[in-house]
Amino acid sequence: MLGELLYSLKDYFFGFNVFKYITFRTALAVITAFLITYLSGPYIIERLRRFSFTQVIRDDGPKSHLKKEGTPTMGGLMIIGSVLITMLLWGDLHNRYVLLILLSMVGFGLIGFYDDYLKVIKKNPKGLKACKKFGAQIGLAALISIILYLNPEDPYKTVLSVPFFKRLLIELGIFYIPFSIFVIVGSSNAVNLTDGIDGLAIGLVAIAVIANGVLVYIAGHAGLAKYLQVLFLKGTGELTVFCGALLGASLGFLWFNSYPAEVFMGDVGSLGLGGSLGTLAVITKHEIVLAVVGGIFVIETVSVILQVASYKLTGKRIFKMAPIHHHFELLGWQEPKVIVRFWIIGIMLALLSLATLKVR
Ligand code: 57M
Repeated sequence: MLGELLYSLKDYFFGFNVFKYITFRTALAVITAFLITYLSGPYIIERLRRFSFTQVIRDDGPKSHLKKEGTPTMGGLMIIGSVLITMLLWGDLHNRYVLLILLSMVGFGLIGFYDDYLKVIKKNPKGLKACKKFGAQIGLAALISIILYLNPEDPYKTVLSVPFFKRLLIELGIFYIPFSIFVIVGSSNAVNLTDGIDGLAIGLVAIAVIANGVLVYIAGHAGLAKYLQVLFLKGTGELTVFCGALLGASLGFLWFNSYPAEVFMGDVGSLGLGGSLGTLAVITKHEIVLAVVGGIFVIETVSVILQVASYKLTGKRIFKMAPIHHHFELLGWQEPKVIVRFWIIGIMLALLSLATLKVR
């Protein structure tokens, strides 16, 4: 909005011409979202603590977590609020993809908020029943997937692109709807599971949106898409500004969520951010690349699936505790060591995903 207003004044101030450039508004979005989150953080954290929006620590987890009792949670409200304000300033709210990604972030965030509300405010440790939570996620993902499926402007709307193979496009037809539901809901829950030690999830989200930002800028740029032979998806370039806003907000939140955390993001944050990443991947046709970029999220989820399956089938655990970040904690790694090493792997996977652009 502000970007549009300033651009409309370009005839009076030539310099305002820059507001039409996605790259310029993305840089502004990173800085704006970071400052909003960083500057509002102390006040919001103090308010979360005052209204007892604080974490109850389960006693069946690593003993090192017990000292975290009472840490303010639902800090995801800072992230989502900061992204929304930033997108109001520098985003193109006439762009259907921008509206869809904001619907996803806020919609999944609201599901997480209600879960947090039951657990934190109503002191109901179970929170939202799993079937209700899952049902709401599938419903929202279905709405998003059907909107994308009915998009008349996207010639590739039911096509699955495969990294490293230029021309391999798999036509899924109507099955693209359940596939994209799986990607969006899976991504939302993967970030949720990963958010179990200080800064791990938000750091990986920041890494993922950097890689996704590069991919989405190229996908929305006709010349670059042609040169790198990736699908050109008209209008998706504006999502780069969203990636910038989410990067800035993530870094601002990480300022407070880094070890030892002063605040947790809560399900409002983990589900909202995970849903956004999944929706981003579906819109930009980078579902498989997302699985590489978000490799740690995938590994964390698979570790839980393997652990539960092994215990149910054999009565034995594969890991000391799942998700796998707890396994390394119980091996004796200090929490910061686990976090930074997982970030390092996340960065390597993000670089690998960007390599798919050239190796085709
Ligand atoms: C989401 N939530 C954290 C915080 C955060 C099926 C099973 C794998 C489910 C899983 C589970 O309950 N997942 C829920 C993970 C929780 O964090 C809160 O939740 C929000 C994210 N949704 O924002 O508000 C705890 O994580 C720690 N934490 C930090 N720093 C952070 O920045 O230290 C979170 C953020 C917080 C805090 O302690 O309380 C969580 O772990 O619950 N269950 C588990 O992950 C449990 N694993 C488990 O039971 N494994 C079993 C089976 C089921 C696979 C096994 O291995 O045999 C572990 N988590 C807990 N206790 N809390 C271990 C036991």
